[in-house]
Amino acid sequence: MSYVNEVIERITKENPGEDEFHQTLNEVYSSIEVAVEQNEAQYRKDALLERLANPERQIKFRVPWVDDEGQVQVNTGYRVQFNSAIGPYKGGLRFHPSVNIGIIKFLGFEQIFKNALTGLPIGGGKGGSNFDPKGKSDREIMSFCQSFMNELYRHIGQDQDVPAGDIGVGGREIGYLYGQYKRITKQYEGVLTGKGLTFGGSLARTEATGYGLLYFADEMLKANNETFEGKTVTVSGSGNVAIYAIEKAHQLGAKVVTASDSTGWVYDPEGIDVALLKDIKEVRRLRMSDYAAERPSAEYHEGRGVWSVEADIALPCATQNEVTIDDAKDIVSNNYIALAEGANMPTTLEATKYLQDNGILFGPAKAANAGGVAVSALEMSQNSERLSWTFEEVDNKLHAIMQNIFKQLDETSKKYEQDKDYVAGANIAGFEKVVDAMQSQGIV
Ligand code: NDP
Ligand code: 2IT
Repeated sequence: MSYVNEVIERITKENPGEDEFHQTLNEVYSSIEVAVEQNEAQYRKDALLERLANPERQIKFRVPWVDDEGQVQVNTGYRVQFNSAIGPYKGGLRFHPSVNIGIIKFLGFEQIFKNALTGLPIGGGKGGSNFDPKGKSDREIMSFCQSFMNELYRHIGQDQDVPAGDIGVGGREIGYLYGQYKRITKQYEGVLTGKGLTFGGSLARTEATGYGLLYFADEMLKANNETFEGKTVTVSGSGNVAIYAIEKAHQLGAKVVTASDSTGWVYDPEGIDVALLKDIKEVRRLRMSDYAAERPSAEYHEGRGVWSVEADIALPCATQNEVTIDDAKDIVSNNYIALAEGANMPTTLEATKYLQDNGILFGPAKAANAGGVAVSALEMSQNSERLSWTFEEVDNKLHAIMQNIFKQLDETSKKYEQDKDYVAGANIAGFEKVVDAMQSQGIV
């Protein structure tokens, strides 16, 4: 059995029940096999793939808090500090009822390679809780965030581990988490990113993941003699990533005709009204059904269905495994030209293969959505030098980073004779950088 397959088998067996982590391990390790083969004896001797697949540290803790009825609630908190070979652990916090150790490990593992591709000095980590922020009052959110930080603070720091947002964690939650960290530690430091602009946040961090996704996809299209101009785009999700992906797609001359949440989706043939969407989601915290009620051109559908809409480019921006093999078949039969992943691992392994085999340009998450964490790293730089850069400065840097990420994927896929396989390009390019750093630092 090849070294890669041996390790996939062993790690899967040693970590039962962690389905999403097994999925990403399979995807990444299978696609780097061509690169591993060139140094297989050395890597095997160094147990390199085993070390890479085992987090440096996993922290699990109790988060008790009091709800508005005076009832004590208990959730579970996690922080997985996966790999610090190239910098302090960096990655978001997810608050969603589906969170478990397998989800956090999948996200943390992906983050290692994503962060390497940005070219910035950040290692990989991820955390979160099975807390469900939906329907909670502001006071309940604050109470939860403070309790979560009462434990997390002892494991993080501006030079150790710097969390940020993810599903269910946006500006409001980062604010409460930051306030509590400062209160406990007396430190006014860049320990979290995605902060408010009045207390150390970076301009363009809110927009960064969505904008970066479009900058990346634009490069991918251009390299294949296409552009966004005049194209129809389908987007899933209606959170931070989706909103700014839609905004930038419109700025690039495309029309986005869908958005969704976990209860339903909207088809809006006139193009999604971004100002209304922001007001509904960011200010009033309502649902897509409310968007449809206030937008005469929009049709609302219960359940899933975004990918059944005819369009040119698909941008899944909601959650993992939301593009299934059936969706992939729709995407192919509807003659799409490209799919770029805004969410983390939104496409199943089977669907990814089907799309690639049928000539759809496929931009993998760890490259396509790296703009968020890249601007987080720029926020860390600004915090360290106690300065803040203009929106244009940050946005220009983001654009250049995304162009460079696409270039790395393109060159790496060609180097390994897998031209246009950007999944292989991203995994191998990220792997090579992390492995170089790990090997230089000895057996740690
Ligand atoms: P938000 O919480 O802002 O929005 C999440 C969106 O996805 C909501 O519309 C939500 O609908 C929908 N969604 C969440 N879970 C599910 C589910 N199980 N089924 C269907 N829809 C679901 O999160 P973000 O926009 O920040 O994150 C979206 C994706 O992008 C995630 O995969 C995240 O890991 C990834 N990402 C985020 C980055 C960031 O900077 N924020 C950076 C890189 C990647 P509902 O409101 O009904 O739950
Ligand atoms: O998945 C991701 O890259 C994020 N949720 C952003 C992480 C960060 O540290 O900004």
